[in-house]
Amino acid sequence: MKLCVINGPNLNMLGIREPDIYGRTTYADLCTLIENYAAEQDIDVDIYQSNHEGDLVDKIQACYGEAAGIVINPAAYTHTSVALLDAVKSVAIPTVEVHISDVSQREDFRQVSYIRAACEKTICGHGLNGYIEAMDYLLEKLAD
Ligand code: CA2
Repeated sequence: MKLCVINGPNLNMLGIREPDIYGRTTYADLCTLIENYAAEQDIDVDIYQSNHEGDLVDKIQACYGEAAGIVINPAAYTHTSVALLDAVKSVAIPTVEVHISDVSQREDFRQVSYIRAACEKTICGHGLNGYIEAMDYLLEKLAD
């Protein structure tokens, strides 16, 4: 079984700035955490990050017929992108939305999530462990 983990703009800067919000762990550390967990669970994982909305749409589409589940942190595109919402709807693959920070406690403009309507679950404010929780949710669901 393969899961795809997709990260949006600026998440490649993790651990470099704003450690009070996003922690001190780097993007490379996040990838290692996810890869190690996938190995433990004996599944394949494809991890992707882009700063470009269209590239993220292309990656979601490329999951069709390839990935059993998607974990996505669309970052700032969460709050703006109908294109990402439509892409997730178009592939109809079980998808979990993850946010490292608790967006519900942040600025008004972060209270909207377009993609949420196409996601089975949203995990916010659990730090990088949110990605593991999202993988666990999909593993349990896909085992049924
Ligand atoms: O909490 C999250 O995971 C977010 O998706 C992160 C996005 C933000 O726009 C969302 O509202 C919530 C920002 C990702 C940028 O990450 C940075 C990492 C290091 C330094 C600056 C930004």
